[in-house]
Amino acid sequence: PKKEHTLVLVKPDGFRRGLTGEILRRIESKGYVLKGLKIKQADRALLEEHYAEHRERPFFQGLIEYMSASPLVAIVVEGDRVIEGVRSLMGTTNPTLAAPGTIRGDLGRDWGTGQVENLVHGSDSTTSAIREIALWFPELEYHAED
Ligand code: YYY
Ligand code: MG
Repeated sequence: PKKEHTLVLVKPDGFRRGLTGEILRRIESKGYVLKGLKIKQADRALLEEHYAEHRERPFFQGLIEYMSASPLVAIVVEGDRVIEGVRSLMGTTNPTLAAPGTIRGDLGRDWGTGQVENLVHGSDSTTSAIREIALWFPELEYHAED
């Protein structure tokens, strides 16, 4: 079977709070394999491309501000059904409502700022994973479809 890959971001709030190790521990403990990892200060152009599907949403500018405020960690993760698996580990988008046992449910909350800060990103489909890995890791010789 083809190996599946997904893009994970430990978002600026997660990196700032020192939760990178805890988030990676959960991903590695599940048996997934890290294939690429870097700390990066993302610029607006990269983030606007990454979140292109949300360009018309009311939260878009706040989202770009949040994601570009300080460095984040970008990771390529490999494994069978890893796209769905990481989404399951992450929990739902709103950290107050995310189920206990998930990254967002256990480690995230609302902070009264009006901006959803939910620690982690994971690609939501094969199409997204291929696009996002090429965007964040153009130097990798293999991409999500390999
Ligand atoms: O895939 P996921 O990250 O769980 O959520 P999306 O609906 O794709 O939204 C992407 C990103 O946008 C989310 O992680 C936080 C932010 N966001 C927001 O700031 N406010 C919202 N009402 C919804 C999403
Ligand atoms: Mg999404």
